[in-house]
Amino acid sequence: MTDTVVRSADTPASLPAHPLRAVSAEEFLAGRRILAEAGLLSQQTRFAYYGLDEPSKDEVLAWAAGAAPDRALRAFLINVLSGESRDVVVSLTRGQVISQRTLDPLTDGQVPILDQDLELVEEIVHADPGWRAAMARRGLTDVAKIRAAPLTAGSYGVADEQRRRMVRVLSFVQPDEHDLVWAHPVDGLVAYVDLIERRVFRLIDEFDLPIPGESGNYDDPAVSGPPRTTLKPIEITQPEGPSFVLRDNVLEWENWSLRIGFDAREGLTLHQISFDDGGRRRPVIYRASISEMVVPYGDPGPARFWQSYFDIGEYLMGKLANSLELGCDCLGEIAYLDATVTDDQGEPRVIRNAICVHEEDFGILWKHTDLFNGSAQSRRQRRLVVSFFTAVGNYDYGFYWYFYLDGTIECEVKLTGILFTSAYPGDGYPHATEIAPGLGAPSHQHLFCARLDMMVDGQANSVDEIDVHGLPTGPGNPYGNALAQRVTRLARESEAGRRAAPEKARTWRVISTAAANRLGQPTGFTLYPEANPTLLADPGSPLHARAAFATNHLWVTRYDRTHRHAAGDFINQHPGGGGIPAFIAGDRDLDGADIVLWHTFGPTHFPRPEEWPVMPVSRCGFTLKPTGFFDRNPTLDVPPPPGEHCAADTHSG
Ligand SMILES: [Cu+2]
Repeated sequence: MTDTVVRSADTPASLPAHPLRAVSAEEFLAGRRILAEAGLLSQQTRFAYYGLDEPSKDEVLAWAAGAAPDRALRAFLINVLSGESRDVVVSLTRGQVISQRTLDPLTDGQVPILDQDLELVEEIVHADPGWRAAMARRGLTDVAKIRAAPLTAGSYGVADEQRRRMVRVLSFVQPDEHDLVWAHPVDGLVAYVDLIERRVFRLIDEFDLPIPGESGNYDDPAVSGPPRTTLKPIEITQPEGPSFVLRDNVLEWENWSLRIGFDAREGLTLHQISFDDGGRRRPVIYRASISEMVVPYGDPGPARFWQSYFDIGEYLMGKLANSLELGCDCLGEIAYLDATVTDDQGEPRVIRNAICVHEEDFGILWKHTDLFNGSAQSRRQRRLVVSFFTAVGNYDYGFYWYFYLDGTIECEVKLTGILFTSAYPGDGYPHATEIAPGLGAPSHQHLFCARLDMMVDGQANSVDEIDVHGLPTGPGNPYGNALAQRVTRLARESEAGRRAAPEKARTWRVISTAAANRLGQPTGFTLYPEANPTLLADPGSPLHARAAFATNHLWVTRYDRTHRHAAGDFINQHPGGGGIPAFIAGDRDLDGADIVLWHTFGPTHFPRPEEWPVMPVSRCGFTLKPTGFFDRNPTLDVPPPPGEHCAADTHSG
């Protein structure tokens, strides 16, 4: 087993630079030069993805002993004239390409959507005579006022689609440049666009519904009404500054330590999360991220049966991250980190203030007024927040990781932005909600998959499923009040595809098979899931095969450096079977192993009128709580809030 020491920011200067440090602009450019010298870049080459090719866990852990793994970048390259796509790894250390593979569209699907595709599809549909004629029949003759959304196509086994790099295009009317286009969907008409041939190769023109006319432009006082004047200021101040230290992307706060990373695809990544327990640096999670998500829509009509977007693997939500603004997006004492991603040309682009770090008061931590000894004590909870926000088309997602004083870790996703809209077909339509006159919002799911590469007190971990139950009246339980837990070890990958069971308060506990607390119990962290539906699409549906990760709340796999994305490395137009089904095909043993949890969560969303024209934040997520990780409540040393009135000391008088 590898040594599990995790170093703090004050690393001795003798160590090489950390292998998980953010990729710099210079490094992206150096990788680009090596690719060019290897003849892999032409005028027609675009970078669909470009980021750090993370070394293996063992290599990263060996860094603390002075070893420096190869520094490598991975690029998905596409020739936009021929469509030929490559998955290439380039070593900056060695100055050479170390692997490359040409994708087979039939089995690999396509590389992600490019920045240029948005502009391109609008030009293509605007120029298409069939599409123009279909718009003219709907009374829309000024195509300059029609916006086109490039929507990932999925994979439906249609021969004419399988080798094409394509998107499906739905359109919206924008009467003036400030108007909110989502208020005016042109329904029943879909252009299937070949991005390589740069043409509409099929037009689906199935029905014609009136284009909803009411403005949804919430920037317009005529829509929003005059601003209210009743809200008094709330100010958050920390006169002595925040309690965390952020140095070279390593964040330290109240015993917690973690490294912050950022990837063009996954967005925020957290590394080497550990807890300092009386001077002992104890690892908890080696790497945490949201590895994939899918938003499957539930309207079976011809114009939108295919709507299901993998916002991470198809659109790369990391590179769509927002620059956050102090006082607007974040209140108080904020530390920001910039993120460096690249554009279609592989040129570095800095997203200023992409990651927000701050500390929050979070109400009561613990409190007791004792009946017998008169002690009345209160302590305030705090949490450290690491977050970013991204806008993927109509939706906006905020990803928040919380670290609490008591050892709890929480992940919360905030969903906001604009509902995807349709023309509402009429009373009682079961697959959409009428949210404004004639305007529909199809029902859908948001299914996120967190990848939690666990390391509870080291790499020897096991996972138990824990259910609670009541016992029937009988011997040993004469009055029928007995409660107990049922603990089942998830011993193999084939047994570890699990669903939440709220009626059993089901949780999953990752325990160390090497470390124990003072009571002799294995040290552990327990995953508390929400219990929303998993993927509702039919088990025989094409989507089911592509979004297999979303068919259970939990999967457990044995660590493998190449298993990074829950739906596979390539999901755009992928026929299915990638990711989790491939990872567990070997049915590896999990007991006492180096394991990764894959946790699917998120809402099934039947929209409400109150979510139009812009959606108040809806939340989902999960919690990890230390369970026997500490010997007792680890927050007894948290002092009472300043001021004598907060702690009634009963022992002095
Ligand atoms: Cu939704």
